[in-house]
Amino acid sequence: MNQPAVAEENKNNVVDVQAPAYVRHRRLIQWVQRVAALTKPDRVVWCDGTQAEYDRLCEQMVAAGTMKKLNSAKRPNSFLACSDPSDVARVEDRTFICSERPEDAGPTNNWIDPQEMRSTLDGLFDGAMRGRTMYVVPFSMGPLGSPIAHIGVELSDSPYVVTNMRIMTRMGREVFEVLGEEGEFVPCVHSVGAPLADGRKDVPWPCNDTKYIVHFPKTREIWSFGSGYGGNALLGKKCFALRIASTMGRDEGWLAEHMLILGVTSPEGRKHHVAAAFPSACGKTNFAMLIPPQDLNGWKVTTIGDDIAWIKPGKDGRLYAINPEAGYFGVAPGTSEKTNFNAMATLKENVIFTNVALTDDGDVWWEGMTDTPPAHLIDWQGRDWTPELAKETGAKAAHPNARFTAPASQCPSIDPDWENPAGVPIDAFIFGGRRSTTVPLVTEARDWKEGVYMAATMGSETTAAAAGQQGVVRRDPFAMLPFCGYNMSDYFGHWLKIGERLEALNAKAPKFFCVNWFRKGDDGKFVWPGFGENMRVLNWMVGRIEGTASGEEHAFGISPRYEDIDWGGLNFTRDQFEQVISVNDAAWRDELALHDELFTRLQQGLPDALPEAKAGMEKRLAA
Ligand code: O2Y
Ligand code: MN
Repeated sequence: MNQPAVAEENKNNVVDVQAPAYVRHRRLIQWVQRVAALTKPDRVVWCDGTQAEYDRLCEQMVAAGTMKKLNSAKRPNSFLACSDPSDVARVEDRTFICSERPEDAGPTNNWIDPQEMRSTLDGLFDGAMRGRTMYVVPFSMGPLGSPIAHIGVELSDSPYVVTNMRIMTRMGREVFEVLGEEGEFVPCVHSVGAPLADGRKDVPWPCNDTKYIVHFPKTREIWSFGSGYGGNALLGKKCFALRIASTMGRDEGWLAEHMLILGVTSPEGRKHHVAAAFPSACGKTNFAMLIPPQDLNGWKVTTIGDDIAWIKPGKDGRLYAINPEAGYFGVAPGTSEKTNFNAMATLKENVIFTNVALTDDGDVWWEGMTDTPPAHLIDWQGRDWTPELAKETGAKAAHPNARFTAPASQCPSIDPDWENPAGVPIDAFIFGGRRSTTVPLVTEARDWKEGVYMAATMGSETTAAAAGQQGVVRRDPFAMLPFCGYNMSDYFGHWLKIGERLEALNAKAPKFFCVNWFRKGDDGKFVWPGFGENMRVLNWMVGRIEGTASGEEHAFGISPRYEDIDWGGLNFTRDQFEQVISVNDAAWRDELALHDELFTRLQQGLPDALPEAKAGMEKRLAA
């Protein structure tokens, strides 16, 4: 770490932020000066991304009570941070897209006039970092120098953010080399909104009840105030890699998607890549790290990314994807060696855990990690917890949105090409949701337009993890509802345009599939075993990509028949298969009526291709 620079104001109100000599980007330095003049930190530190810097910040946070160091014998170089109980998740209702006109943000985003928002932020950020350090965090989303990658710089007064950003992105001094004197970067400003004026004592997790997570698509800026948690504060993730990047993709002809990326290799050694979009709480990380059943004789799944994909057309016209992230910020509860062996192996060392429980021997635990919980724990709020207490009161040891931040390089299933700057060619897009009825286990779209329709109308039933009523179908087009930085109808139009371009170039276009692992039987239980068994569905998809697998057409697309799936080693009956694959005409008529509701909401700018695709389905249903 550089020597902390004491921010000094000169007579012209320009703060000397003492940029290191290797920072040659004048516009960047001037921006840091302006933000320092506004937020008035006690000092400015330019982060270099070294292990020594990371270790020092962790030590500092342990001393401040923000983190606990875990038992090195059990979990080397790992820490537990526990947040303020009011600051535990992304705040969608406090997330704003400040485009020039409200119609540019569209009906699914919160819009505020950019001038009005700038004046609100000027007030909130004035002196917001008093008594604190402002860290300058340079980061690359994607392998440094990759033509698909982009650079950001986050100014933050949270050391927790700095250490997490070091795991989640390529962070450090090398980024300035790529930026040079005038490279493009996305400016990100973050404050926990808790200045320490007049010697006020700090707390372990500073934050503010007032929260603003703000995006200015025109100037590609991000401003975040009041939260130190996850997607609100690690601005490379949802704010940059999805909301701002989706607007960059619209303007520049590429896609920024809420998708995992995986490689699937057949027993004969043929490799394909798929990108899959699922709403939160649908098992994306589990699917990305899937271990195929042994009885399937030699299929292999490798992980490129678990949450976000940036996809650009390559020279041959095909679509190439990178994972812009370098780590996983995964949900801990429910993760176990049974549900995700590879994730558990990734968490052996060098991890920051947030809001999980602490065991008496200095390790971590969360609901679902083991069948039998430890006899005693300290819960995420620092209180004693026992299984008996949990039975009596329902108290959770870990917060349901507790997280791990872990380096992707530690994942045993990591793909050898996960850092390939050219990306990997995408053969298929998969869209999925949590639906207890109606939607078949797997359906292939007949063409690009039908695929866009499938993705645009996808829905998922709400779970206990989300606020509000449970089991209600929430439409979540492309799993991008909380993350699209512009009008959702224009976003559909952008996807259609990408398809038209592939067609015009006669380039190999990815296929589209829609999956649903969550159909329930009359007993209310899931019929499909899921997890590793999802490989059987992937196997069928690969057959469709290669043109070797058969299927059956129905109103909604093409699905496998019982005999089209390899059931080796799994006892799954025809009757069970019927329960997960059947297309009920009456249910689909109701479903299509619900699609109408979505289209009415999104009617402004909705591409004609979508109602046309729907009319085709209705016609097939009627026939
Ligand atoms: O609650 C948060 O701040 C994290 S949300 C998140 C984190 C990792 C991957 N996906 C998500 C999501 O909400 O989709
Ligand atoms: Mn996500």
